[in-house]
Amino acid sequence: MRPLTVAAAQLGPIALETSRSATVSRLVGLMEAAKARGADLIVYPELALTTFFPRWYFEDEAELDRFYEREMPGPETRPLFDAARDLGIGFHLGYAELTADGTRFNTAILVDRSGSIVGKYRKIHLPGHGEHEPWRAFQHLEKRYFAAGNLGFRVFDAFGGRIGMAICNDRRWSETYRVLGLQGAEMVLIGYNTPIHNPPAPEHDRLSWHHNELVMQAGAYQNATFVVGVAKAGVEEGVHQMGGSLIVAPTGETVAQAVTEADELVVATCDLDLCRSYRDSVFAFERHREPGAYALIIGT
Ligand code: ING
Repeated sequence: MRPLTVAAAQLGPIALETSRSATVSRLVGLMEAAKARGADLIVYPELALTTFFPRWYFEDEAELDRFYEREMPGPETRPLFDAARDLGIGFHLGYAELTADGTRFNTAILVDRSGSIVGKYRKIHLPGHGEHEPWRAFQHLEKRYFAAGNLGFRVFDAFGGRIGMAICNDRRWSETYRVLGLQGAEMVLIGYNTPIHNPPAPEHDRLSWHHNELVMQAGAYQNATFVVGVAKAGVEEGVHQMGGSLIVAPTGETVAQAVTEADELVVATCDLDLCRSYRDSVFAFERHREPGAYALIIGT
């Protein structure tokens, strides 16, 4: 048994005008509640420090800068790291990163119980569009506001296991899980901000929850790993974003799931050794995969 008690910390809306420090206090409150429920690790969503700003077109790039972190931790996020260290709990945090050379990434970090950053990921699959498209009820300008991640999909030794990270749209691509699975991932952490309405394909809207669960259940089962998906949910600045935060086992079964679209902790104790039941049989990659037949997947 290698139990890891994880808390998926689903967030309700974050308003445009909410201060960083107010949001950090909200996150610290959830961290204290997660600790009280025995969690070793709390997982916050994608872009958990601000409203989901890619829903707007900003003419003036300078207006964008307010949403990005230049340092992590910085003065306003330091209280989260201090709380983690004081409580002895690790965390995953999604945020908008502005690097010293001026590059913008949609980023997530993994922080251990001592408050040290032990892993970092920058979102690779950027959905949406790059130019202002006024026909849309709301924009989805991630291709404009972020560069594609340059760190690859990586797995980190932490919390007694192999922990991988991905962000939002990444969860819809089977390659994401396989690249992490080939590195022995035992738990994949994925924050998301998912509008229920997808302007280019409104006929998909009714299937938002089905697709959300489908992709993470498939990714977990096919790669013998736990998957933790965590939403920023609710009607945020007029856009309805789905909840459905969940913890999926390597069996492909949903262990626990959110039932609101507000701040909600979804907690489960995951035995990381359960991965072996699949990794040593049906998904013993070294015995059963046929990479010689997969060349098309690598194709550009
Ligand atoms: N959001 C969405 C996601 O992949 C999206 C984009 C919405 C894709 C609806 C398909 C349908 O969940 C982010 N932030 O990637």
